[in-house]
Amino acid sequence: MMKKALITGITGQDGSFLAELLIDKGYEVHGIVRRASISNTGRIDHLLAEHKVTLHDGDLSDSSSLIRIINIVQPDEIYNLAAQSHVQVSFDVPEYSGDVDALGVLRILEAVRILGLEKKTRIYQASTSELYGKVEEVPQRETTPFHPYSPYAVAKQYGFWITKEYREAYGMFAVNGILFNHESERRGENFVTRKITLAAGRIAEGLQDHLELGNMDSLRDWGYAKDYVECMWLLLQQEKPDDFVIATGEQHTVRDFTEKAFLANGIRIRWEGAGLEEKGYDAQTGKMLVCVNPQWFRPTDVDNLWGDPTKARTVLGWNPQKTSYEELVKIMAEHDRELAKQEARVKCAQNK
Ligand code: NDP
Ligand code: GDR
Repeated sequence: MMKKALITGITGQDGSFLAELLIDKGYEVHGIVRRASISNTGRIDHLLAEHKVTLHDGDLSDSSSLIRIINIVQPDEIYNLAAQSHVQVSFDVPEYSGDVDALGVLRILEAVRILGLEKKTRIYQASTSELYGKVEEVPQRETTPFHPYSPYAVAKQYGFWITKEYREAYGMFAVNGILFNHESERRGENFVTRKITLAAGRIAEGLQDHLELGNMDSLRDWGYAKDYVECMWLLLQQEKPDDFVIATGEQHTVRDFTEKAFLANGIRIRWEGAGLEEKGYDAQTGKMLVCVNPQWFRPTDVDNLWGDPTKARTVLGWNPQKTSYEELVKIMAEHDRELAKQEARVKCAQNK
C-alpha cells in the first residue's frame, strides 16, 4: 500500500524539497495551499505539471479547513511546515505569527484527534533553533534550556510543547525536529543568505550598486535544506517518537557568508570600520559594496546559534556534513549568478 503524506507549507522552501523526497520514496503526496492573489506554487510547479502532488485549499488559521482536508486525505504522515517563518516580520505581525505558528500546531493535532486518527497518523512539527534564542549554552543540544527571543520563537515554543504534550497525553506519534538554519537556492529572498547571494550576483553583473545588511556579527549554523528534509522523514520512521536537533555542528558569521558569496562571484571584499560604520569594499577597485543599515537590526536578535547534531548522527545515522558550508554558498551563489545573467540579458534586449 502506498503511504500517504500531507505537507502543510508545501509551497515553501522545505515543503518543496520534502515533496520531491517523498515522491521519490513512493508516497502519495498531498499539500495544503493558502489563497494568494497571484500564484504561490512556483517552487512546486514542476511537480504539479506532472500531477505528482494533490493540493487542497486551506489555512493554518482555519480549523474547519484542516479537519476537512485531513479527513479526505487520511494521511499516514503529516509534516507541519506551514508558518509565518520570518523572525523580523514576527515583530511587526506578532498576533498573526502567534495564531499560525502556535495555535496552528494545536489545530493540526486536534484535527487528528477529533477524526480519531491518533493511532494512524504520525506528525512532524517544524521546530527551530530559535527556541534557544538568547543563548544559555553552546553548542545547543536537545537538553539546552529554551529562551525564545522574538514573537516568532515564543509562538514556536508553544508549538514545541503542545506537540510533546499530545504525544504524552494521547500517545500520539508527534515529534519535533529542532532544525537549525537551512538554506538553498529556493530560500525566500528576504532571509539573509539568499539576500546576499542574490545581491552578489546582481552586483557582479552590474545590476545593483551595493548590499545593505544588519547584524553582520550574528553567528549561524547553516546547512543545506535538501539534506535537512531527509531528517524530517527519518524522524517519522523511528520506532519511538522523540525530538531531535538537526544541525551541521559548525557556525559562521553573516560577514563570512557575505565574503564567500562575493568571492564565488570573483570579488574579494576588504572590510573597514566597525559597528554602524563598517563597510565592505571591492579589494581590487575600491568601490563600496556592502554597508550596514540599522533598518535590518531586530529589537532582540539571536546571535550565537551552533547546534550539536550528535543525537541525530548516532540515532538516525544522519550525516550532518553531507553538503558542506562552502558547497552551500557555492550552490546558492552560482544559482543566483545565473539568475542575474538572465536578468541582464532581458534588460539588454529591452534596451535595443
Ligand atoms: P517558508 O517561509 O519558505 O515556507 C513557509 C510555508 O508556510 C509556505 O508554504 C507558506 O505559504 C506557508 N504558510 C504560511 N502561513 C500559512 C498559513 N496561515 N496557512 C497555511 N500555510 C501557510 O519556510 P521554510 O520552508 O524555510 O520553513 C519551513 C518550516 O520550518 C517553517 O515552519 C519554519 O518556521 C521552520 N523552520 C525553518 C528553518 C529554516 O532555516 N528554513 C529552520 C527551523 C525551522 P506561501 O507560499 O503561500 O507563503
Ligand atoms: P533567522 O534567519 O532569523 O535565523 O531565521 P535570517 O536569515 O532572517 O537571519 C539570520 C541572521 O542574519 C542577521 N541579518 C539579517 N537578516 C535578514 N533577514 N536580513 C538582513 O539584511 C540581515 N542582516 C543581518 C539577522 O539579524 C539574524 O541574526 C531563520 C528562519 O528560517 C526561521 O523560520 C528559522 O526558524 C530559523 O532560521 C532557524
